[in-house]
Formats: sequence, C-alpha cells, structure tokens
Amino acid sequence: MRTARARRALGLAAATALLAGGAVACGSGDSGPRLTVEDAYLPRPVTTDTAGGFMTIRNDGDTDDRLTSVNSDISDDVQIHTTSDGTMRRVPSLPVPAGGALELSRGGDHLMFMDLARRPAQGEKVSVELHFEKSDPITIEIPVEATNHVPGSHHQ
Ligand SMILES: [Cu+2]
Repeated sequence: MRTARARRALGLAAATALLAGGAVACGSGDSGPRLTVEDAYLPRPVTTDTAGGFMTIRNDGDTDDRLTSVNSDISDDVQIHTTSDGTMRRVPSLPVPAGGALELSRGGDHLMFMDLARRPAQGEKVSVELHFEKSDPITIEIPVEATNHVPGSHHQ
C-alpha cells in the first residue's frame, strides 16, 4: 500500500514521496492531508425523496485531498452535488484543499441523500461515513435539525 502511494506521488516530486513514507513513523509530521469535520447538520427532510447534508471539512495538512464518496444508514445512494446558476448537479468528487476547507452549504456544494430508508426526526442523529482520495474514512453522527435550520442560529 505504501508502495502504491509512493508510486503515485512520484509524478509530483521525489521529495513528496519521501515525506509521505516518513509520515507513518512521524506522528507529528506535517505531511499529508489532516481533515476534521465541523458544523455538520441535516435539515429534517419534508419527504423521504431526498435530504441535504451540510458541513465544513477542514484540511489543516499540507496536501490536497478530495471527498470521493459517502455512505449512510438512511440512504444507499448518497451523492456529491455542486450548484451553479441555481442548478445542482452530481459530481464524482469535490476538493478539500490543503490549508483550506470544503464548505458544504445550502445553495452550494452539498451532500444529497436519495431515496431515504426513513424520514429522520429532528434531534435524531444520522450516521455518515465520508471517504476521501487520500485520508482514511471519517465517520460522523450528523444531527437532524429543523427543516429551515440556518447554521449559527439557535433553535427557536
Ligand atoms: Cu443536490
């Protein structure tokens, strides 16, 4: 596995490949992506047709990564969507830039849960597994908020 990773990195720079190999032994090494998920929420869907998922995926590492697929207990078909000119479309992946973040928000890039197994209740948590091009998968419990929830606002 390390060999495959190193081989892939060869295209970039030999130095990068060396750093990638060393990151396994060096816990505080700053090579590679370092992802954390913040402010995740899922507005309670009105029907079981679809639900949107929103969050910020931060990358404090020095290597770009990509969100490539998503699994969930409430849907067998979680899609990655982007929005342009008010129209959303499915994309195979989205970038999580080094030293930056992937913002999944209303009217922008977002997760789209299709054909829900059930309609989750407000206050419930939905289990979601995020898969990335380079980083290990991240499992999060996303709280279900009011249908019209706006991040940063409190329940009213
Ligand atoms: Cu969508």
